[in-house]
Amino acid sequence: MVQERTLSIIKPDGLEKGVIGKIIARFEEHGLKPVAIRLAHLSTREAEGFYAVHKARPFFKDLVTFMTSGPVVLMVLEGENAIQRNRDIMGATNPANAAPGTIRKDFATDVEKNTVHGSDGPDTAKAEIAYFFRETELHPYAYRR
Ligand code: IDP
Ligand code: MG
Repeated sequence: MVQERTLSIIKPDGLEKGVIGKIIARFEEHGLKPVAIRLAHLSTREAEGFYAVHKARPFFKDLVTFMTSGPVVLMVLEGENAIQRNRDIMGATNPANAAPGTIRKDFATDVEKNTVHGSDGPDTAKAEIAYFFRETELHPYAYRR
């Protein structure tokens, strides 16, 4: 049983749609525990740094504008196989291609305003968690249910 941590973000469209609670409930139902949660309104510099890997993509400028358009929820999710599990719960980047029952299928507006971010591998998870959280801000606990 490999316990992992991954970075999850509920994007500005998720807050505007009023689905913070529904999204976190899905993570909990699938055994992904939030061990850190914080609201933030990202600066342009923070969003550009976070998405630096996409700097050369044609959608980069619009993505940064979107991600700074309102507050987001930053979370660290912990659980078995958390990185891939989170990606599965999120669904495909473009909600038109997302499987039924995924967050993006149920809540996303389009390929840009797709409600959630999730780290895509162990290295990015480590780097993305460190981008927003100090180790002392992570608070693991066990389910007893
Ligand atoms: P991911 O979030 O599923 O990992 P990435 O390819 O890493 O997808 O893209 C990062 C984010 O950039 C997406 O979640 C989405 O908000 C935005 N994005 C990706 N592709 C497009 C596109 O073709 N048009 C507009 N925005 C895009
Ligand atoms: Mg990605």
